[in-house]
Amino acid sequence: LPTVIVSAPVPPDLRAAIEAACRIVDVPTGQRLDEAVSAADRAVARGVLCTVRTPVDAATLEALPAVAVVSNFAVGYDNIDVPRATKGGVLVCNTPGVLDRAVADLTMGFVICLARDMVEGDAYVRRGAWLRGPAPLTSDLAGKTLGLLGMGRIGRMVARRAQAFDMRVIYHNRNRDTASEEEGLAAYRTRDELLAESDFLSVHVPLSAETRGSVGMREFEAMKPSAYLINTARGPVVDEAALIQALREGHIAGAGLDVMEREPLDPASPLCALSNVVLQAHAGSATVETRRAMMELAVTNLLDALGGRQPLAMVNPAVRDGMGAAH
Ligand code: 8YV
Repeated sequence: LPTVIVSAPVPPDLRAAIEAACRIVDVPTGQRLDEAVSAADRAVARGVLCTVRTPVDAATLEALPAVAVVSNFAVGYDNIDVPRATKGGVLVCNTPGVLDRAVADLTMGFVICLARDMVEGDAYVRRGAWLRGPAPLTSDLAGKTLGLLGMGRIGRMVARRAQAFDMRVIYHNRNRDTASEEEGLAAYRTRDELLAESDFLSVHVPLSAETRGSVGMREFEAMKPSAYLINTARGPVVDEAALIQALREGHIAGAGLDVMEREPLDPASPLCALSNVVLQAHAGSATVETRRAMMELAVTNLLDALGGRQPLAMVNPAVRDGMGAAH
């Protein structure tokens, strides 16, 4: 049986499905595979099933000479050196599609929380302030502009939800999404127009060399002082030091963050001391239903690749094409 390294929370029934075809080597989530796995297991490992907390960098790939597939339990794959994997003939798989709604739901949760000041509203009731009078008024969503930085599967799902709240939806993306424009889902803006017009700016781009730190002080200065930043994508897309400064100096009104530069977030972070910030623990996809669907897809991808079948979701399908040509 082929050996697979598993560094992800696989439920018993799906684990049994893997065990029917493979020998499993378990590694605690977050540990480096080149350090946590024995040399003997590394030498024979054909597959890896991991989370975004497992770095699969050049050193890891080098330490796994027999690996044919890395199946990521995530849609994002910034933890994996994909060019390196492709060069080494390693297929990389991910879980697109099945988490779009959950992430979009959490994004709208931030919009509502920020507009209606729900975290403060909760504290207001609990500390008895309500007994002395009503809480301050907040703001409508209707008529406000939601700006989507990135218009992929998740951005489009957010746009659909925002439409139902009667928001104006605009987007900026590397490539125009003419289908969404024709559907009336969102109107295209240049990046600068998007920054200037948004009441809520929500980030939906992957983390890459181009996007790392791409939302920084220049962007916050271009935004309305009344605007909110929402990030359910990847922390390092935002320059966190600049964000903290912008929040302190009032360049923007607040932020809703599901992701941070370093996770888990240290409660000593200045972000935790800012009352105009709402935080979540990288929970966009963290529902029972969505995590189940993601794991089913990740396990299917792994077993399909090892069984010589075409996986449903491949990041570098050229590797598979290459395999086909070689056979
Ligand atoms: C995490 C995510 O993968 O899909 C992604 O890109 O960031 C999340 O869904 C989740 O924490 C499971 O590892």
